[in-house]
Amino acid sequence: MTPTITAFESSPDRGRGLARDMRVRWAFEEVGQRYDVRLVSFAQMKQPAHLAVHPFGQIPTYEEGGLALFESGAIVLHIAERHPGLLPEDPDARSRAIGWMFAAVNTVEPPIVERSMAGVLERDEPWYEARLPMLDERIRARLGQLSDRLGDSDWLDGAFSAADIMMVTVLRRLDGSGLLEAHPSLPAYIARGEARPAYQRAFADQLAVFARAQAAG
Ligand code: GTB
Repeated sequence: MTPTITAFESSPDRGRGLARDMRVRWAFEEVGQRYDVRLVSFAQMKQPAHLAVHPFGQIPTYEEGGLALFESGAIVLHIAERHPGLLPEDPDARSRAIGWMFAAVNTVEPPIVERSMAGVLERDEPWYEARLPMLDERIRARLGQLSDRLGDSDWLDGAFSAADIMMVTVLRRLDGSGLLEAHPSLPAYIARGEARPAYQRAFADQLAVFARAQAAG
């Protein structure tokens, strides 16, 4: 059965591949699994039919037969566990890769999301200018630690894995912030991910959704 995921009908990122369906699309492309996409509006995400699958009324979701999943990390892990190629065979290496997936969403992503949400919701607030340097500093600390660990390696832990899908898509949200450039290994790491044919197919597919939405007005 072909899995179906949900994605924004019209993504606020204007096709830059920053919404979290991008990591799921990329994982599917890496393992060669076809998938369908159901596009949802913000209003539809808050309706009972969508809330039955995603209790928080968000995208992405994953449905296949009787299985319904939410949380992009859980969905990528599910794909990686059911197809070869995205997790090491060696049990210890596999556990480390899963650990990196958690690190991406639990340790690196939160301050990045907080900064980006502050930019949207607090930009006109009197405290914004004072808060931004503090948010930037928290991100800089994480990027420094990540860059130290990555060193000269191509990927987080040995061969490319689902952990790199998660980490690259988390870091991409900093594009244009000026924060990545202090650690040249990180833009290079992102570029390696973006150069993968599977990434490019996933990116083109989500961009096509945005282009169609624009054309439809
Ligand atoms: N922890 C969940 C996961 O990893 O799946 C978070 C899911 C989530 O935040 N989904 C967002 C959503 O559905 C879309 S991706 N938001 C609608 C809502 O909450 O009502 C987040 C996102 C949105 C927009 C941009 N952008 O414009 O750049 C980037 C990322």
